[in-house]
Amino acid sequence: MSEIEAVSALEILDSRGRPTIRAECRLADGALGHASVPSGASTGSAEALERRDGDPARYGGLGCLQAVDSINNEIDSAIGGCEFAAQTEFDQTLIDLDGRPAKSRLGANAILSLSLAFCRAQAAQRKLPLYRHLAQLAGVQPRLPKPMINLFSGGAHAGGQVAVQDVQIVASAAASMRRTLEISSDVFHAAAQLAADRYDMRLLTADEGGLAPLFENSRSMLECAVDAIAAAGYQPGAEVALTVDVAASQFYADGRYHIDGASLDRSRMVGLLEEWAANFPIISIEDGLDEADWTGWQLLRKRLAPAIMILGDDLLCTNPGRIQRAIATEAADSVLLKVNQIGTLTEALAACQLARSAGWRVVVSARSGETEDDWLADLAVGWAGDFIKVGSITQSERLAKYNRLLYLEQVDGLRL
Ligand code: 2PG
Ligand code: MG
Repeated sequence: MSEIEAVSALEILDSRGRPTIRAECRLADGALGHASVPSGASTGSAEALERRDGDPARYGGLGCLQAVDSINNEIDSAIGGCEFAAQTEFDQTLIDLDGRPAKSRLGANAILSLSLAFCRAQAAQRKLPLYRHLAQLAGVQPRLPKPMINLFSGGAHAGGQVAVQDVQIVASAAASMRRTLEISSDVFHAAAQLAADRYDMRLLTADEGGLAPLFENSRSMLECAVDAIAAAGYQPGAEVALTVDVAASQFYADGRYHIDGASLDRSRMVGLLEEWAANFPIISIEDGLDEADWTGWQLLRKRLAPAIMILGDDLLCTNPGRIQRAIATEAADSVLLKVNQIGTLTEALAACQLARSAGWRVVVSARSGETEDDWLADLAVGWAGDFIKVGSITQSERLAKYNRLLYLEQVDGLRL
């Protein structure tokens, strides 16, 4: 049993310099857990809702003081002194207290910060590293995930200079986390050199630390990624593969995909993705189609799976109901797991387990607005994610997670 002594929170800033929440949960026996929550830019419309103050006088309306105040007062009064046997009970109490489907009253940002802080407090109470406690919750053997590391950014993460949001690399042949990061760093620096040579780009980076030159079109983004792999001395495909987050909802309007100066219907968009898959060493396509274009997703999966992962982010929003629909209609075969899309660890674990039960792969993902908190690394390891997606190999809010993975490999002896 874990008795809550008190919960509290404060407003802090994320990697975009926007407000977010850091919460603490203190148990009656003195065990303490804390957690800071991230925030997305290209959000799916089925995501749980972040609560923002809407006061234009502070941070353009993005302040989190009301959500923080709810934790310090309403939630603290409601759960202080209460005993919880398990994470599920704790999370359900917050869900009930909120009372709205998208967690819009207290805010998914407030609820998730506490869900995570309670989890860390329970891990501390049990004297377990966070990943081991999370692995016990999930009933799986912990293991290191393979990183998908961002090279190039466009879309909502880079001011829309090109439609596609992220081109990432996976050091598929690397046998360890240490080697994965060495290779990824080599390729990233080769890519930075190419961006300077071809696009006269100073080393400016996008929200997740990806390079964001003024590509002519999406294809040149993919070509540049392959050239960077080769320039770094690796074999594209055999040693380093590509994954793409198309984030197609961002350029879908009036039933058409507006990409690279063209306006494509569903079947031509699928055709474009097929053409990329045939010509580039791509192993995963995320959000290749709009979040409401279920027919397009089915078509894409028929054409490209299982050779290429059909990965749902905005389509699924880490929501068990939407994942169930995608399983039943064969609209995807992998899930991007972002716990702040759903708002509690319990619901995110249900989403993860549902996806696994259908034989899907799980990609545990950060958000474009992150903090230096490293819980995501423990979650990816503890829930045995197949991949982790954190952004580029620069910027400390990203490195906090990679460095934790390096630690878990070298000190705790975990393996890929
Ligand atoms: C995504 C994420 C992370 P955001 O679309 O997969 O890259 O972006 O957090 O902006 O939704
Ligand atoms: Mg995405």
